[in-house]
Amino acid sequence: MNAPAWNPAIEFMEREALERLQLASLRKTVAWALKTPFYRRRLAEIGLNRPEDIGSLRDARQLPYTTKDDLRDAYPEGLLAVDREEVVRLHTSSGTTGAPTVIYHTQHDIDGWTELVARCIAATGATRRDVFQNMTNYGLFTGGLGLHYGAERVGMLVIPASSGNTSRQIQLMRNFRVTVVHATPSYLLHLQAALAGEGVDVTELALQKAFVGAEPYSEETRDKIESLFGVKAYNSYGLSEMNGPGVAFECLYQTGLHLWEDAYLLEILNPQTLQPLAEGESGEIVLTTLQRQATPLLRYRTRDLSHLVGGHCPCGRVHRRLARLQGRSDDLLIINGVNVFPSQIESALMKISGVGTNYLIQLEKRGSLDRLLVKTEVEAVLFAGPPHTLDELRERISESLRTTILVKPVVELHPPGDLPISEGKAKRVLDLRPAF
Ligand code: DLL
Repeated sequence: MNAPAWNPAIEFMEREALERLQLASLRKTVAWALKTPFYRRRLAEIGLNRPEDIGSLRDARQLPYTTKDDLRDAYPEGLLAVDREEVVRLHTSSGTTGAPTVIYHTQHDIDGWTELVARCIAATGATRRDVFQNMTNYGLFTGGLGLHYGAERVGMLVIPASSGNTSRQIQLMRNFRVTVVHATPSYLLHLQAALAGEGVDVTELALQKAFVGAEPYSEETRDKIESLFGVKAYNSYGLSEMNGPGVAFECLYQTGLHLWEDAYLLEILNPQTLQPLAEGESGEIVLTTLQRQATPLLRYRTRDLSHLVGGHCPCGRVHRRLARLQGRSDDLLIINGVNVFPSQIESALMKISGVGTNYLIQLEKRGSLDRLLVKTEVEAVLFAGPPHTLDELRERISESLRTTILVKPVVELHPPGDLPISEGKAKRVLDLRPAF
């Protein structure tokens, strides 16, 4: 077993031992949960008031679910399981509706989260010899501090660049011979365009790895990041409710995202029937925290869609792998009755040569019908050529999307840098259809 690892005893633990550990941790988690008014009520409803009553991991299926709305309703202290003096940090998130949620951490929680992120980093082969530039926002967003603490634990030289200010990012990368960066996929693509704009040849940089996550992206976009920067790009999945980054990460072999099962109990459920799904079947990720004291969460419905990857990873880890996320159940677009995930559009677009790195999906109502407008940046040289080149490309994109998503879009081509960019998570869909 030669794969790099931070905590081999846990990462390569036998499955049986891992499940014993999960059961013990689940009981502790229920004990912590019982300290909150919210779960005392929920657990009383199913007659569970003693953690010892949980006899096996299967019993977890009887536990109540927790949703984002529950977190909003419990705001600010309804889910706090420890004394206020024990809390050393909180992160809030506002989400799209603006109603806030909060996750509290004790020092034990921060240490646990840091260990999980350190494992993720080490699994990619990064070490204390690396120079790490963290290009995600520092603050209430968990990508900044989460990766920062993990990278320091590994012993990397950490540059807390935070997001934005692209020319300073480039300067830092060059001056300090940065070898590893962390950013959202959309920001990395923007950064690449800026590098090209400033005439920087990526081979002059020392970059080797990119940690990429916090928003959905396709395998084709990963390929693009890898080839444009000449790096390996490792997918990183997490959500504020489960600390933030450090929930699941790709190892050196990039065969799917290993989810740290000593810290999270994983279920993949059919989002309609809530029945468990088999390996390879796509459904909603439902997670229970197993180590968190201040805000334990039971069966949190993430709304994220993925499936379990079968077989064994060559790295030898027992922690199961999630496939690249397909999107969120609430992302699903219904266009004239056809179900389309934005990720399908991205994946088809990024396969077409000449297509650039930024795009926008716009939905409008025309009479009684939906109209799908796909705005995409294309390579600058195409605008310098004869107009029929652009017409042909427009038609090629439209046809290729029609065959993959079964909806023929109107395609609008833009020169590089024309479409809006965001420093954090990209906003890819603009749905202008009236809500009924
Ligand atoms: O985005 C935590 C994070 C920070 C993850 C840095 C990775 C890197 P939230 O802002 O709460 O937390 O957003 C969580 O983002 O439920 C997914 O829908 C989406 N998401 C996160 N990572 C990925 C990924 C952070 N690798 C929400 N692929 C999650 C697809 C992702 N979607």
